[in-house]
Amino acid sequence: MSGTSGLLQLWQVPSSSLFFGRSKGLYLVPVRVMYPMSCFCKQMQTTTYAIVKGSYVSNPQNQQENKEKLTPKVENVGAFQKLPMVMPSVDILHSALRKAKRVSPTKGIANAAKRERNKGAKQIDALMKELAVPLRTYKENFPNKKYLHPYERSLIELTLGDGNYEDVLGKLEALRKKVVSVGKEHASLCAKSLSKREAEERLNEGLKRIEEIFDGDGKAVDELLNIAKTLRAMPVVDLETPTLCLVGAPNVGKSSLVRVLSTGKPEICNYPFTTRGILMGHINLSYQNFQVTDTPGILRRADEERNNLEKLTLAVLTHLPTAVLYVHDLSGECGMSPSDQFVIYKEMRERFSSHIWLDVVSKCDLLQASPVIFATDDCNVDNFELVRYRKMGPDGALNVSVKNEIGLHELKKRVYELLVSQSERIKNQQSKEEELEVPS
Ligand SMILES: Nc1nc2c(ncn2[C@@H]2O[C@H](COP(=O)(O)OP(=O)(O)OP(=O)(O)O)[C@@H](O)[C@H]2O)c(=O)[nH]1
Ligand SMILES: [Mg+2]
Repeated sequence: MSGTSGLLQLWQVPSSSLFFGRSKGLYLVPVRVMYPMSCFCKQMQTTTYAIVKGSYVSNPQNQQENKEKLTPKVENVGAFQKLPMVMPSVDILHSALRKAKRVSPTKGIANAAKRERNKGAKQIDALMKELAVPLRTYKENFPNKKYLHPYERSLIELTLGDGNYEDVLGKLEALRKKVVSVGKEHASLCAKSLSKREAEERLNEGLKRIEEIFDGDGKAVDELLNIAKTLRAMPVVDLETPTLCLVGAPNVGKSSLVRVLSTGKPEICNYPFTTRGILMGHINLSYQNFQVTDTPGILRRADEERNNLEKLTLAVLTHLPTAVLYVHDLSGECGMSPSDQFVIYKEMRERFSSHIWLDVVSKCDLLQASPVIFATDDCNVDNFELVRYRKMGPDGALNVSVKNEIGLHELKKRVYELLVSQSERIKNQQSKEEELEVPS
């Protein structure tokens, strides 16, 4: 098996959003954007209108049809790569003020007071629109979380914090409404001015008031800008390309194996949670493209106690159709007893039983004739499966050592077979879906 190629990265869970965490250097692998075959796509406005009593209302005949068209399909990944660019709030404000101040009064108004109030109302209106339009554009083009693929929804919740994305979009909408209502109010006051001087004062007041509002609440725009940056940097997964996901307890050697299987260079250290995010890479074998995902380790504990890193790993396994390369470290070097690893393994195996699976016992250069017994290990186990696991891992597990290059050739061969099976599974799934779509 040859021809492995690059690893793409990356996104991390910020340490502030973790419940567990030892601070370690973050790593960055160059981002390469993979375009998914099919992407979330916000539907364009297609509603047709009829004129009823001089106003435009939606044509009832088309309402049902349009409702269907306007509801985005909840299935594909790739929404983050389609997010619009967000301008910093200070740039939006300066550009809006510049444009508004260039607005001149309607031509042909001879009376100075009338001309001034016409100019004032127009400038306030222009400022209001220049600020409201980008806010509305962001609101419309940042996808509603409920229409995202569940994997991307989990990424939003685990990286930004639950509810934060919606909060920021909500603040943006509140700001837009405030700018519009204050703008209208001041434009109307200006239009009612009785003298040139009053119109000038009302104009200055109006502009200042809107500027103050945007200055204060405009930080929501900058928060959105940061959210967009974070989301865009997340690795894109192609659901149609077979993916291998490395899973196991922390520090068992997952990233070391990712390095062997692809040319990516995830950080490797001798302490838990070195990998602090989902890392996507790809392998090219016999002209076939496969994806590799390195994940943070999983601890032996209940779901409610899991940190966001562990939750990320579970999100990958829950929402993405990956094959699993499960890594076991029976040497004692990773810091977790084989018994604890056995408990986690049993839980994961049962929970994700439908995934195509390969077990690997890592660091076999360190394995001794008799298994390592931890203080936490139950020495009087009559659980045959556990006794066996401590000695040689799960049934059929492959022994490998990255350090001494033991079993790596066989590992690559087995990974290739695994991914080919995964590929067949994806094709079968696709044909089933196509059959379902063809009307009988
Ligand atoms: N002796 C030996 N050490 C290994 C081997 N593979 C990995 N290690 C060491 O095990 C430690 C952990 O390796 P990583 O690849 O970072 O493990 P991980 O599972 O990705 O760790 P987390 O990201 O923290 O969950 C490092 O010190 C590696 O050098 C091996 O085959 N033999
Ligand atoms: Mg790692």
